[in-house]
Amino acid sequence: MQELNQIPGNDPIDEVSGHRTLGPTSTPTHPLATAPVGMPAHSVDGFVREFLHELNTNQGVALSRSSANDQYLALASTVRNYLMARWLETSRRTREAKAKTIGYLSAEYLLGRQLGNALLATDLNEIAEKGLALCGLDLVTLRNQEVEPGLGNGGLGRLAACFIDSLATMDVPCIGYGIRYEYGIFRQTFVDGRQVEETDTWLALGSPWEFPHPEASVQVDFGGHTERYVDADGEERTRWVPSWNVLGVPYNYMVPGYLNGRVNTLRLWSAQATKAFDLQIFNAGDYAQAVRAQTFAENISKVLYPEDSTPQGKELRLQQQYFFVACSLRDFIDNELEEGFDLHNLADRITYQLNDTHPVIAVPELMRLLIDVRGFSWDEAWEVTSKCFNYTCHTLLPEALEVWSTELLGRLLPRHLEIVYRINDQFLAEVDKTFPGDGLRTRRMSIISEYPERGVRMAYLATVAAGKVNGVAALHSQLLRDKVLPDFSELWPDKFTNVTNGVTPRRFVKLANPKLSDLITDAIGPGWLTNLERLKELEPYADDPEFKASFAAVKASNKQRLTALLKTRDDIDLPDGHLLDVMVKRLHEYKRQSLKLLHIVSLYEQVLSGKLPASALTPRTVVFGAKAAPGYRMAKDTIHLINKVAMKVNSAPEVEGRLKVAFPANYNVTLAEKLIPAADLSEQISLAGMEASGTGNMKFALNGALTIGTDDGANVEIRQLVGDKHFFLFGMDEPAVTELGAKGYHPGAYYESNPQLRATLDLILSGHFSDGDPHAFDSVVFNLLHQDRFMALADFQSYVDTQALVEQRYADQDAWTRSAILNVARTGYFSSDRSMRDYLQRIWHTSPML
Ligand code: 26W
Repeated sequence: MQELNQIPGNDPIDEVSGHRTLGPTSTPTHPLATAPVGMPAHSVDGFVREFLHELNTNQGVALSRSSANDQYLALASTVRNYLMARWLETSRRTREAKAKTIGYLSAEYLLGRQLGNALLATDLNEIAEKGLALCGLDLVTLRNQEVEPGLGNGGLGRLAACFIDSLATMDVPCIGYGIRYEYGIFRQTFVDGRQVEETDTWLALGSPWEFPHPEASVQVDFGGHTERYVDADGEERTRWVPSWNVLGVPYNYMVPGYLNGRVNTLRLWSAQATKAFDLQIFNAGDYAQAVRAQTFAENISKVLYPEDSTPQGKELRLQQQYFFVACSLRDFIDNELEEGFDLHNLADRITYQLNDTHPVIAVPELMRLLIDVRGFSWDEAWEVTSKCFNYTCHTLLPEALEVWSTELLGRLLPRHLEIVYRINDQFLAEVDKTFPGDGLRTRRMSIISEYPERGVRMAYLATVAAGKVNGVAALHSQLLRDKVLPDFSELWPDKFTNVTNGVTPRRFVKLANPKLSDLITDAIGPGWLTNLERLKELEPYADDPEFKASFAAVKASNKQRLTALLKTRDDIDLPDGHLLDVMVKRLHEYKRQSLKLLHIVSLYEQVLSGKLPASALTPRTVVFGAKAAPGYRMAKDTIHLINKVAMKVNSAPEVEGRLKVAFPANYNVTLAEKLIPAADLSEQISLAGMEASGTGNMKFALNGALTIGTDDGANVEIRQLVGDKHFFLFGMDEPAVTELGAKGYHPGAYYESNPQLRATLDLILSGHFSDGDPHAFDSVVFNLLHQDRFMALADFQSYVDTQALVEQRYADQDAWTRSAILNVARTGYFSSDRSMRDYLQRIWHTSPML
């Protein structure tokens, strides 16, 4: 075999790695420096040369001495090099065209692994596989080396990742702005069935996907006070005199479009202490104290807050929000616009999308930049600002809506608080003009709340400033108008719109489910991956016996793949031939994992007590995946209960071979990509009116799972599209929930009147799952019985009845497969490409560059 340890006379690639995309561009001194360097050769040989070059020069090792991590890093750099020229070209083309850019402002991006996606976007998968094989290496093994960047909690962060993928694929200029958390979402382990959090050290072995640009750092100020002064023109102005500052260092990530040559940028900011801290050290005499101050500054981007939906109102969180937003606004103005650009026209060049309220402090920040730094009048600044922002709301839970106390805001960002007060004054004057003398209304709509303490309602501020406000599914947008912001939708009916969420089919169909993808391509030809509505062409195949057999074989093979993974990853044995029933999402009461649990315990109890022969159960494995916010007691207790039930059920001879519960720890994007394609049944069982949209629901349907779900979020639209016959609807709808809430929900009545529900809860209360301790799960059970805001017991009977229908349908495998195929064929609508088209047309008013 050829000696491949050393590179045979490689071409230098310094042009590429030395190129800076940020900071003031110096005049090129070499004719070639204006044009991006070419791509490495698209051949197995070229790939191997590049790979070995990276291994030798970047990792500094010979192939024979390299570790798996070396090999992974070299492979990643190799693939990256193929994208480099396109990245530079994209940036050049966008500037030259002076095209309008989408500035996606999001505190979270749940990206998932990068390598597979980069190989897909460059069409290098096969070449890489062959080239690595020549080196005696296995692509899959190397892909598995990658630690996913878990820079998000759940749906909101994953949605951001899908959206930037779609924009790149649709050739739309977009910069994603966010935070480079040193520690992402915690790694979950179980100890005695209880969740234990470990830090996520995703950067420990190096991240080959990021490009730091310390030379383009931005200073961000905090604290201090404001002063008035009169400027040279005799105008009264305000000056912010901050008391401390940090540096934001940008890290660029490639966001490659699918086979289209576009590579957009995700720019994540990392906090670093400024020189001021060094000076402090020098002057203070107390070296240790001064170094501590440095750590304080760098804390800002240290860790992702693991709370999903309950804001803690923590100072550090507000620091994070202002930090990344201040960096991002400055970055675009200073580095992306040409010198001398008239900021009165800023809205022609950027439209900022506020991903929930987390980045809303950008509104007063832009006002401050325009007024205090650029000398705009208030009205001029507002004219620009109110054209630059749009706001997406991702929740309906009142406790998820952020309110920052004016005490904290005034201490951290005194100038911004002044600006918010003035925005509010002007806004309330407008309200008063439209509804004269309606003081109650004015108070209701005020951006400033007075109870329980004086605070800034960020959702109101966002709504006042935004051109458009949208919810994330039809039902959610309706409820947003009617229940969360009714006064605002009355004042500005045209401001409100809906954009139903979507998911990227590149990651969640093609990468996650290659076998299904091949089957689809065999049937309808290529092209569907960027035009997902074309899945409709699969409909006739739902009655084609040969196709059905192949489809079922793909599902079976995906189950085998999952079985192998769970065995090595978690030492979990998945039995063969079971209905695979999957509930994966964050653990939250409103999502009602406890309802799924009651169903399991109910089946188990019926067999145990002899009410049902085990043979009557459809063999079923229920898989849970869920992280609980570390401070969320009820969620953590629910995880404990699920694990305890799993231990008992899985070792009970009575249900052996019939019922199994699996709860692999640390559910993340990587696991989702294996779990979802294997699932038969998708659990989407939130209390109606609570789940804004859901996006997991879409991923399951697109991969041929049938949904059991309530009339909530995007379930509503999924059911409309796939048809009632192919969707298992249960439970109260939103009006019924509201009515029951008004009447008074009394869970005890369900317990009293429903013998099976009673037997189920009693079994838990007996200590059966807790080694005889009857009180181990009091918190969960008493909550269900006494104060459950999410009415699990009210939907129990409907849920178990509908599960019985699931079993009936599953018994007819042919009918099941037909429904599964129709789910795939009819859910092309849920591509995030379609969501992006909706945003482009109705919110951003711009179009792709091509
Ligand atoms: C700590 C404060 C906080 C508040 C809200 C953190 C995170 C949030 C997010 C809005 C929660 C979230 O991820 N919402 C989910 O957004 C998805 C994308 O739109 C929807 O599909 C989910 O239904 C919604 O729960």
